[in-house]
Amino acid sequence: MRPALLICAVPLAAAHTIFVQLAAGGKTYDVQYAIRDPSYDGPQTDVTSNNLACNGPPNPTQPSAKIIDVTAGSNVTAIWRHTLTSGANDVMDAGHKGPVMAYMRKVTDATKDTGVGGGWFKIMEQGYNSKTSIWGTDMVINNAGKQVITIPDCLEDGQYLLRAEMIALHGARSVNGAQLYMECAQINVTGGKGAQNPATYSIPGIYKSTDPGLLINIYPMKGEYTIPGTFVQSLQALPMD
Ligand SMILES: *[C@@H]1O[C@H](CO)[C@@H](O)[C@H](O)[C@H]1NC(C)=O
Ligand SMILES: *[C@@H]1O[C@H](CO)[C@@H](O)[C@H](O)[C@H]1NC(C)=O
Ligand SMILES: [Cu+2]
Repeated sequence: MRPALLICAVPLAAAHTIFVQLAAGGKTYDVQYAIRDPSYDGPQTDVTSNNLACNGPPNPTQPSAKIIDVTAGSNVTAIWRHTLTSGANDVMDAGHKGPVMAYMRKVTDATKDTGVGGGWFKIMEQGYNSKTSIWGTDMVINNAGKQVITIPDCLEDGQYLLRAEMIALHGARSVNGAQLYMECAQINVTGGKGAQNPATYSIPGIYKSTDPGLLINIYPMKGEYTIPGTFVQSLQALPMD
């Protein structure tokens, strides 16, 4: 009998992650403030599910009546933790490797909008650096769970959902094996130049289960990695390195 092997395997599978709080305008808001956080940290794995937009069953999410003011052109920080009560040294199991992204969607009422459907555009992505073998998720873990996101300065003012996402690829060699983690923050953008109307995409819809960035064996990782989801280049990525 060697039960130790089984016991060792459990923490890796269970050590998921949640976008628990947002920092903006020099202020770090409380955990769950203006974010539809789930009480359970599990992933979404069906990229056709409506729950891919702002999370949801089997992870029960709680609505928030709050909205955070954000200045267009400023940096905000999505802060990731293993659970709602974890500290900065417990972001996600380091075996969870994959891309980190952020999307926005203009909405009429950020506290009520489900996020399901069109209108989404990607504003930040960090995939895999084949020279250093460092993934976007490694950078967030090594940065105390902080994902820095530049809110484009060229947006229209108004309410938006800000959807931060991390994808773990350790099980992605089979279809629907990738683990997608996402939450939506409710923000109110001011000071925008309003010049850009970026091309937008639907969530669900922007990913396919067979995308090369979602159906992939990363052990070993060979060559370059293709981040899933179209990126609107004109809005400027924020390279974390
Ligand atoms: C946003 O963060 C990046 C990198 O952390 C930095 O280079 C940039 O100057 C910041 N932008 C603002 C407006 O603070
Ligand atoms: C968004 O910000 C504008 C400008 O400060 C303000 O007039 C408006 O009431 C805010 N909306 C929400 C929902 O907070
Ligand atoms: Cu996990």
